[in-house]
Amino acid sequence: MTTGPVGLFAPQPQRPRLGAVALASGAAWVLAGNDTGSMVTASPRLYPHMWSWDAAFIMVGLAQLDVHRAAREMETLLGGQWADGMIPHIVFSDETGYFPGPERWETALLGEHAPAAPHTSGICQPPVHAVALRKIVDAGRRRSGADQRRAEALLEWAWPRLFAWQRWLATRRDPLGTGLIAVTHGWESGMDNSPRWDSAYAAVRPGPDLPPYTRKDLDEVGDEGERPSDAEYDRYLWLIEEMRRAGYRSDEIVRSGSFLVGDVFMSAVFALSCDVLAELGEESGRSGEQVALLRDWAARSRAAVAATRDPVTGLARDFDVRAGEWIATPSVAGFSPLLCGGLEPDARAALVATLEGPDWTGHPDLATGSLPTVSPSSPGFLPKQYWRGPQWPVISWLFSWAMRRGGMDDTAAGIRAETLRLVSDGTFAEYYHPLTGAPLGSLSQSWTAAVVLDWLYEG
Ligand code: 2M8
Repeated sequence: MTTGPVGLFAPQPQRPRLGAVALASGAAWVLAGNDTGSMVTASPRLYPHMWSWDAAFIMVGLAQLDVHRAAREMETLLGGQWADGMIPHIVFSDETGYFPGPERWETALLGEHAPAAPHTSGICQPPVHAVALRKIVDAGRRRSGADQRRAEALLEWAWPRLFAWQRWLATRRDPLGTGLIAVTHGWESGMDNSPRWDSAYAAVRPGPDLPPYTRKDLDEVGDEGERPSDAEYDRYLWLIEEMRRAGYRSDEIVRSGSFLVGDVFMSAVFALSCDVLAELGEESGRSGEQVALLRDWAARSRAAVAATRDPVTGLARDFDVRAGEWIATPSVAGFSPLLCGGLEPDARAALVATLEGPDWTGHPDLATGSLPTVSPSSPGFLPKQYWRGPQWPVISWLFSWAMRRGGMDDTAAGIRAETLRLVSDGTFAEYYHPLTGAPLGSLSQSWTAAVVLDWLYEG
């Protein structure tokens, strides 16, 4: 694997902001630098493997550059799909520089549905993949010829696999039967240490028999304050230990695991993807029965997302299934209804006004009006701590894409313009300090480069 272009794109305080052409070239260069041939790793050193939702966003960027390469990425990811339909959150490369790696998960040994190869983790991540398929198919059709043929062949091959993935979520991860899709580990949410999960994690008690481990992430990110704490890691690893002992059986994990939360963001992404996959199915003459199921799941989860709203703030909330309580901690996930629709016009306008208002993208202390993960007005806001405040360009891209699709063009355009301003330093960082715009976490992060490319190409 190449080491990636970290040096060239190291942050330089005096560096001039890049224009669109230089930014697009830099983004393409980051993706090329992180490409092993069959997978674009999530970042050069911190994450030397394929992450499920990173891969989907990476495909969105690759589709703008090379439809064939984007299609290959989907094939690599789905090569790790489990027999029951789950897309695992990591498909491992041969690199060893990440913990927990395959030897800690041991899914092939312990999990009935896991593939023997490639090695994978045993949990999942938000299902953005139908959006990626949509983007690849659209890029192929725009270009016609061999690109179109490749994209249509991918659609034919990937559609039933993505249907199986959506079905797995609808049938294995809806413990309340309402359409609120549940996560069994904070990593499944993609927003690992968001304050959304603090109360649920407080109830996770690592046992004395937690096998010892050594973190590797802190070797890569110099400032420990940008990463989760050791106490958080103990809980992450304890949940994996529980899953190993349950043989990765999803029914058993949902029944007895220490962490089970109805995730409103995951549910909204699920509803959005059901709709997108249904549209692709209708366009390609897929079985009416499967398309109808997707539409039903979308409607059910859309309604479930809308029903989570806090009566006072209007923000959507997660539900801790183990504790039987709403989680009121405000975070960017509060805007989830804007991803999947389902609100009455007044309620939607109020939520958009909150998003653009002085607690969120309109906060006077922000360096740019990109979406912060936690409101700077919130007591839990930590501006450089991972999912506890920083701005993640990929999250802004998803909201912007879905809001444009939902007819909220002006807000979507505002998020795009402000996030492009943020990333025009050319570092393609994993996340950014909302008050200074400084790059944080890993540099040359693939999904940041990918969504920037899409924005620059598609406007
Ligand atoms: C982060 O998560 C991984 C664990 O899955 C980690 O911290 O080691 C999250 O930001 C997650 O959303 C992302 O997919 C992953 C790779 O970029 O990194």
